[in-house]
Amino acid sequence: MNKKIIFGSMLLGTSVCLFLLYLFGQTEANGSTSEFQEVDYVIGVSQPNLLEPWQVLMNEELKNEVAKHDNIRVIYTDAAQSTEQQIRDIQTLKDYGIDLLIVSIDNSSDLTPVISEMYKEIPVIVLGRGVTGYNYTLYIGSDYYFIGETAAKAAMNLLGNKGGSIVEIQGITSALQAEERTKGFQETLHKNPAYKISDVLVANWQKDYAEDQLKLLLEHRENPPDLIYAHNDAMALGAYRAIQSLGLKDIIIIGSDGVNKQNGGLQLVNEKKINTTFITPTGGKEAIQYAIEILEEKEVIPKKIILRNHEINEKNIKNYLNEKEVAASSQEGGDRSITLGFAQVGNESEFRAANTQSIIEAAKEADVELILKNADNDQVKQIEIIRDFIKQKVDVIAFSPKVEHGWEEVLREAKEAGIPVILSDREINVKDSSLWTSFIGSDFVEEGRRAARWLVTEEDSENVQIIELEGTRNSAPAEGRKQGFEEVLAENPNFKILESYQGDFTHAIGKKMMKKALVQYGKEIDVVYAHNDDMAIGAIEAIEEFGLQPGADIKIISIDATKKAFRALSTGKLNFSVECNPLLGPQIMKSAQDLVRGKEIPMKIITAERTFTQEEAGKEIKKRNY
Ligand code: GYE
Repeated sequence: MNKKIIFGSMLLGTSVCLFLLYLFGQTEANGSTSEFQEVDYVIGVSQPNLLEPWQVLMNEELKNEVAKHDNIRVIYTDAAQSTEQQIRDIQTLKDYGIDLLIVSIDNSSDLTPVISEMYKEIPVIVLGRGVTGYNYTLYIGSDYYFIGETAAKAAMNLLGNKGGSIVEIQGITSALQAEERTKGFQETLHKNPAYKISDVLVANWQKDYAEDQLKLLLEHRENPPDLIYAHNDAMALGAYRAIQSLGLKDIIIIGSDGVNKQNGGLQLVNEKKINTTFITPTGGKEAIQYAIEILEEKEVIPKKIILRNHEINEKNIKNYLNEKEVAASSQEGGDRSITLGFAQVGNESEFRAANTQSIIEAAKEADVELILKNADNDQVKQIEIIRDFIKQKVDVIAFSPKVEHGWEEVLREAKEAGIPVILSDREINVKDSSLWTSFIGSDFVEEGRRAARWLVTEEDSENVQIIELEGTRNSAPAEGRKQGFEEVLAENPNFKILESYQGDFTHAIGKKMMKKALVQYGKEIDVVYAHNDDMAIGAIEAIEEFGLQPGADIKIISIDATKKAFRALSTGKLNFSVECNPLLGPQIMKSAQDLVRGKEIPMKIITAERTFTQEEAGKEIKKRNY
């Protein structure tokens, strides 16, 4: 890696800044003013604006972390809420020769294509505010649908069963996070007609704008609303001021962001100006830490880091106001060896064998005492294993949930025992998300989309008939892969799923079901979409025994992309495979150790994954070790 000479001298520094000022709307760079400074990397940070307290906090957290690394130089730009300026900023940062871009955006539809272009040339971290699609190196931020959903639940709690009328104050509508918050909020509320959203205002994240708009609305309304939901605390404060100025009383206000500063959400809750807010970590610190890992080409870089939000209200505000004491007191774990109880789901597939091996090896590597038990694909047995871990008082429990439902009771017991729970490779569906601490695994819906996107570009005939071999019923991967696949097919009506069969992720049942499909549909079948490699390999054998040619007479798509799939791809019997990474051991051990050290870990760590055609598999097969 070439050292970069960055001229730090005041004079030179200043002229560079001037030059940068000329190039970018507003800019600054870190770094000492000593003569010549060698740095390993130059990172560009493009901010949509520094008007909002949350964006300002993000910049501060970035700078605090940068200050710990003297081998990097960071150039910050601020587009002052102008999309055109931000597009120019990004372009000029690139021309300036940065090694990596960190970007937070307001306008996802205009910025997504710009970021996709950048990603073709340098690593890109999307921070705090998302883009559509997956054309970036890493996304670090919150799940904004989840925030909207949790805000709706808080609103229903605060209003009670009698319900009430609600005014929603949105941020910038072109911003994905405003869109997702609204979706989470409205979809959750609409389940119960007692809660009515009477008006939706747009105030661009701005306090004054929210105040003026709400005042205007309420001045002409006979009955004031019962509750205001503002997408950030600045607008929630604006709502509070509007209500004050109109002499109105008893209107509940929910904000979001939970910044611990004057007029930040924590203070507003503490001063009873608003009722609830949600701490939304900016991810600034993590962004710099991961930027360095990416530039140093560390092997395992996730695709998404979803940070956990914490609901703040009058009941728990005191805990968060003196968070420093809280953090200090929870640092009791230190570096002692830890015991991890892992309840593995079964031995159903190549993926599973590689996953179990990765966990065993990583535990040895990390000096974690691992108690690994196998539930043989039986949920009752898996619950018993978890209960046993609770009795043994392990430090952390991790498990790969066979199915999405039925975990509340045992997880509540783990929570009461103070044992954090990590979900490995499969998610669950529980009302109370505090019953689990972190999910490490894949985006199954996106895997399903990738399988279908290949098919609709590959096949152009009038009427394409598909047999689907589904994984374990009600399991997160089967549900997600079906949903993602059907989502893309819905836009391509010439593709039809003839029938879906339950293959339970195993070779044997996959083969048996394919035989059944061949008897029923024979040569009508054009494509087989198998939720994992093992079922696909079973289908290939059934098709050959039926006298047809897999990969030619019938196209076959699978998910996992294990070595077995690579062999089938390189022999032309399988056409396309979507990767699902089983090597989750190292991340599970790191998360377990961080937890015992009292460190907050991300709510979700989504693995980065690829897809493979027959050609690509041919090149990669030697490197595949599972
Ligand atoms: O795709 C399949 C295994 O949970 C993601 O389970 C995992 C899936 C994987 O049986 O092969």
